[in-house]
Amino acid sequence: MPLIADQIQVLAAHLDHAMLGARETDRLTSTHPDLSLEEAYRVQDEGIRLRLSRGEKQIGLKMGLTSEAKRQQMNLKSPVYGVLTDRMRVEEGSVFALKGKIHPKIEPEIAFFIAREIRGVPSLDEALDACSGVCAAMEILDSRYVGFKYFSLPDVVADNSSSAYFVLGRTILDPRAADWSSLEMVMKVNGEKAQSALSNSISGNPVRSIVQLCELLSGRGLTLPAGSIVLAGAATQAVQLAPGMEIALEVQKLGSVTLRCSNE
Ligand code: OOG
Ligand code: MG
Repeated sequence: MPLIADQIQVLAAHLDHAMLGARETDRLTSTHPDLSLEEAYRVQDEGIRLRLSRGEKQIGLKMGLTSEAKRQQMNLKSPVYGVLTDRMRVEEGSVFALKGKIHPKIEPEIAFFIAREIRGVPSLDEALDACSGVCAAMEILDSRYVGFKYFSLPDVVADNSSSAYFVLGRTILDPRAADWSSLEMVMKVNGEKAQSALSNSISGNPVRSIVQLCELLSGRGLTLPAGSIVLAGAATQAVQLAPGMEIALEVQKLGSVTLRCSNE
């Protein structure tokens, strides 16, 4: 049975409380097994509306499950999107407090700055034309679901596609400055290589993630707003964060992005 607007609000408020209280919760499909993808995006919309009503600003969108490594890690099959707000942005090189988080993980990404609104589904070239810059990035995921695993596509979408925080590298290159599909990406933990991949692991070419995002948005009657930051999705599996960990992502041409986890 389709969910009515009130039920969408109840589910969104439930996930919102879990986030604010840093508590794990059962996946929504354990009580709503028929939750559709379309309803899940409405739960996501409502969760974002709650955050915006507390003063947060939408500053971008994230694509998820755009690499085979991630789809295998999470046992899910197709790309999804989520929303980024200003409060999710963490400064490059800063200390990240693990306190108040549920079970955060970090993953290596590439980000695009969208200068012009994209309506409909662009070609790769049109997507790049709408960009003003490209940088290295890391996303910190923090699923609200118990154990951070075995959820379904509607569960992850309702949970804003697990997005919690993100950090952008300081080097921002012109969108035409490189071939974004052939960059080496190495994520180190305490100086040791933990994950590595070529950037073509992301949708064959991270620029294609923008196209896929536009497909998902236009399927819902939405456009990609000018001024958005777009995370293209992780190139590799995510790594669980632990106290004292130092994470450094090095991306060919785009330089490095670092973060240190606090001791508590
Ligand atoms: C879903 C979000 C995946 C990515 O970059 O692939 C994602 C999850 O892994 O919980 O953000
Ligand atoms: Mg991600």
